[in-house]
Amino acid sequence: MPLESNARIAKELARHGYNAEREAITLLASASDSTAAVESVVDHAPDDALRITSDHVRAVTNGEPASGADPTPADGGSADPIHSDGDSADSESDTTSESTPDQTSDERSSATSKSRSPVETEGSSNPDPDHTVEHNTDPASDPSTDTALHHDPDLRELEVGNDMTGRSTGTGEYGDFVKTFRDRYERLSKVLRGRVNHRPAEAIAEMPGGSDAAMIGLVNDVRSTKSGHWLVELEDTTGTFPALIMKDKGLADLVDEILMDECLAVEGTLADDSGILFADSLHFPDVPRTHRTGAADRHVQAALISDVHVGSDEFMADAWSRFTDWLHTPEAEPIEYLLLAGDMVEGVGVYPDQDEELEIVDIYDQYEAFAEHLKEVPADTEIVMIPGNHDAVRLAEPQPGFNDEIRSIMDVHDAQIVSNPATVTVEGVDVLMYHGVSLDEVIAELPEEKASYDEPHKAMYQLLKKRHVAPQFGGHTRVAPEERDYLVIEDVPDVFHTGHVHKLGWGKYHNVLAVNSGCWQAQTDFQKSVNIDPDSGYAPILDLDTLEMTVRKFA
Ligand code: D5M
Ligand code: FE
Ligand code: ZN
Repeated sequence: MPLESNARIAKELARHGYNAEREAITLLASASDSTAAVESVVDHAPDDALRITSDHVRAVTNGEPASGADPTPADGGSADPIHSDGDSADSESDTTSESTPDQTSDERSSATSKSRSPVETEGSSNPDPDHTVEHNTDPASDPSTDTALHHDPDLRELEVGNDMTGRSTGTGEYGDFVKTFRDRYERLSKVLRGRVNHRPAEAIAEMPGGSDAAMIGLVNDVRSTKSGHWLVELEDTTGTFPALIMKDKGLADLVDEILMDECLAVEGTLADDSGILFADSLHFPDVPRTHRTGAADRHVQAALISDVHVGSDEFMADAWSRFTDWLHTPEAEPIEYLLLAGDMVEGVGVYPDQDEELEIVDIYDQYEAFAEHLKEVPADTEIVMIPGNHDAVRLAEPQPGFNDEIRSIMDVHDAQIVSNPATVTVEGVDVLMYHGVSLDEVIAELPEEKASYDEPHKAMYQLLKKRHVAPQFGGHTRVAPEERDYLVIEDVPDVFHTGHVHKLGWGKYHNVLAVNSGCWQAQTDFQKSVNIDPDSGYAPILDLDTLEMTVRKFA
């Protein structure tokens, strides 16, 4: 069997129980007969070796030079990076952002970038290949990768917070929902309390007519009146109270963004009979504009991907292999982390007629196949995975990080498997990982310019603004009753990583980088029927030291 790729070499070595330095793999790939070289290195490796090093390879290849080799994917152009900086939206009205992107990682590492993509300066994140920055993909000619870096596991820091796996308390009783919403109210009202001088619903009803008053509550109802105003009913732990938002108050834009069940503050003046509050202002919990992000103190990167969908006829195995191949090249050496935001497999019975497009019909076989594909990733990569709606866990969120059986199948390269959502802190950078089912909801509910499939990061901004990954209850998104509302975004993350909508898009909202990572599945029949054009085969790469993004295309 010819060893056609770096990933295959890594897999072959893993089969013999060895991890390998990336440089060792590159050297093996460049040997004139790499199959023989692999066999030889396996035969000659010292008995106590756990990891094949470049020295082991040189010992068996007699120092055969690697310089003639091109360890890039076969089609040569597939690892082109495209535009790298987000749209740096500084406010909710960011549609005309004219930010000047900072220096990108391309600029730092390559003198061969011919032009800046117009997309970069517009701040959009449309992965149109026309906007691909030309880039020399031969890592051998890139001065910054001349000397392969060697990973030092001691430099790594990866901590998972907010993992609810094994901590589900829900019994499915109505009372549990009351607890979930109470917890949501308590934690989000805290965020709003400093901004308004609020009173409980019960107390507001007792205040004299004409008083100034403010209330914080969960949205119980929102509707427009015949005369074009809006009536919003808020609920807190003492009761409900209505607020009338007059159309001439300049609040229409904010009213557009209101979702059911989210936490909101309304400030205004009570009617003469104290029966309704005439609103002057509305406040979402939001992310402070002053949010200061963490950063790694060395140059190290994370690949943020999702929606692999192994088991689907449309799973793009070739693109995936090109990606994992590339991960073994010196150019990808700084990528020490892989964060996977759900939908590892296609699953079974997720959507009607899905079985007609299944390549693997058994769910366990799908995870076995996924595990094989994951083995192609360099063995020393730190991997974190959360489930999505196609995975074999309960659909209601938060989703625990799989049962023991599936976990053992996916136990590849010591991957950490945690709940959806979960926060991982990677060398000082807090990354909130969430699969993204609520994005469908946000996109359906809000006007096009605020949230759309073409700009999924803007829908993510709304979730940041609401400080909740799935504010609206009872629609697309199923919420599990738990004593704690794990879906509240209590601590502001530095990076928000989602998938699910199969569209690539990223940008900054109040300093928080929102990234929706595309997918590894070509268009399905359903997607064709509703005109969803997925962004397949892209790998967004995040610099953990600068929070800049580079996107690589493998399809
Ligand atoms: O869904 C990927 C995207 O496509 C997400 O936006 C939902 C939408 N989608 C895909 N298939 C369906 C069906 N059958 N009904 C409704 N919406 C669908 P994912 O769940 O990640 O495959
Ligand atoms: Fe998906
Ligand atoms: Zn999904």
